[in-house]
This record gives sequence, structure tokens and C-alpha cells, in this order.
Amino acid sequence: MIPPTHPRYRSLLEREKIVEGAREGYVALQGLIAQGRGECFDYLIGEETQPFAQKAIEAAAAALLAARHPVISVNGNVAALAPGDVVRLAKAVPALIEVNLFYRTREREEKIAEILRRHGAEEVLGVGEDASCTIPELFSERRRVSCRGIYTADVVLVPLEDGDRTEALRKMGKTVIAIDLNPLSRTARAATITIVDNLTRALPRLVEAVENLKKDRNRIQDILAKYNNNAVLAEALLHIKTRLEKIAAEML
Ligand code: PTJ
Repeated sequence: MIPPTHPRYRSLLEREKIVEGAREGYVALQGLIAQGRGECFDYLIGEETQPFAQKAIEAAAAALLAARHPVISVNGNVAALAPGDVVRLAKAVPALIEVNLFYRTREREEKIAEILRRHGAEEVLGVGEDASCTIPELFSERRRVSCRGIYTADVVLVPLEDGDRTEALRKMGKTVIAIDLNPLSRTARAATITIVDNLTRALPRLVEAVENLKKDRNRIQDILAKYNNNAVLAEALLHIKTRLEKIAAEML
């Protein structure tokens, strides 16, 4: 039991969720490593949603609402950390939900779909035979996708992703929204919109941004036209640099 008064309560709780998911067999063991890498970047960012992330969240909301066929891709870590927020977002947009795994097994797919259904998802794509379309030029198991989902989507939200698939989806002409705490990752650089934030903070804010923008749809095109992903990534790196310089100066 982690006491709620612990200064790193939230982070430790999230770590436990990932460990529990691995024990239950739906989080890949590599997901433990991914979580550790994320924690490290979260430390550097300051464990708070920063203005560059909020800017990307607004743009992501605009892209999702402007989409003809938006899909949210879910892997093991996302299912462990934020299944309820994924379903809330899917309902708010509305968007389809698809399970898409790097370390694919039928058992993991089914367990993840079951978790999403338990959190209110009506339909979960990408499980078993449903993943019968292929993303060209992609060689991992992620290449198999639902023909009704990611394959035909125009906008795909990929929280915690690998760079190869982001690049392959971009080559197919899709808008890719990534949530990745590492602003240097290939995913972060290849995505159309990168939210450099913890998925557990970003998703509730994204739901809120979608709800607000739905009431003011006239702003959608303007937000998208003004958005510059490279500038957002540069802001994230400069934020880390300035923050570290400040902390170092305080130590001297
Ligand atoms: O469930 P599967 O089989 O699809 O596998 C999922 C993982 C995450 C294991 C797989 O996609 C993978 O190996 O990912 P990577 O290459 O380790 O990349 C994960 C990225 O997510 C890294 O850049 C981390 O910094 C970032 N990350 C980790 N936890 C979070 C995060 N970003 C946002 N929020 C987090 N909580």
C-alpha cells in the first residue's frame, strides 16, 4: 500500500498499475521499461502539464473533431493506465477504439478489449481476425490493423507509440497525434501533433478540450492552421533546459 501522503504517490500508483497489468498478462514486459523511460522524462518536465503540451492538446482536439474517421489506438500500457479516459474520449469525439500491439498475442488483445469494454466501450476493433488489413512498409506486428479502423482512419491518436508505425501512418497520408513524454523520440518527431505529457494527465485534458471545442467549432480550422509541431517540440526541449539550469543554480 502506498500512503496517499507520499510525495511521489501518483507516480508510484501508476507504476503499480503497470506492474499489475504485467502480472495479469496484458502489459508487455517491455511496457515496464517504457514506463521507466516515461517517468524519467516526466521528472525532467516537472510532472505537470506544461503550456507546450496544452497547445498540442488543443490542436489534437481540433484534429479529432475535424476528422472524418478518427481512431484511438490502444496498447497494453494505455489499457493499464487510462482505460476510462480512452472510452470517455472516444465517446466525446466520437471516435473508434482499436487495440494495436507491438508485442501482439491474441490473449493480450482479448484482455485489453475486455478491460475497455468493462470501462464502457461498446465496440473494440483490431482483435483477432478483425486485424486483417496491413500497413505498408511496417514489419512489426503492429502492421496488422482493422480495415474498419486504423487502416481507413484519417486521424489516429497513438498514445505511447513506436516511431516506425508513426512514420508508416504518416506515409499513408494520415494525421497522427502522439502522446509521448520523450520530445526526442522518433514518434514525437514523426507525428503531426505531439503532446509531450504524461498520458494520464493529457487524456482528461484532451476530453475537456474536445468538449469545449464542440461548443465553438468555428475555431477548429484556425487552431489547426496556426499549429506548428516542431515549435512545440523545441519549446519542450527549451523548457527542460531552463528548468535544469534553474535547479542547478539553486544548488550552488
Ligand atoms: O503493448 P504493446 O505490445 O503495444 O507495447 C507497448 C510498448 C509501450 C511496450 C511499446 O510500444 C514500446 O516498446 O514503446 P517504446 O518504444 O518503449 O516507447 C514508449 C514511449 O512512451 C517512450 O518514449 C516513453 O518515454 C513514453 N512513455 C512511457 N510512459 C508514458 C510515456 N508517454 C506518455 N505517458 C506515459 N505514461
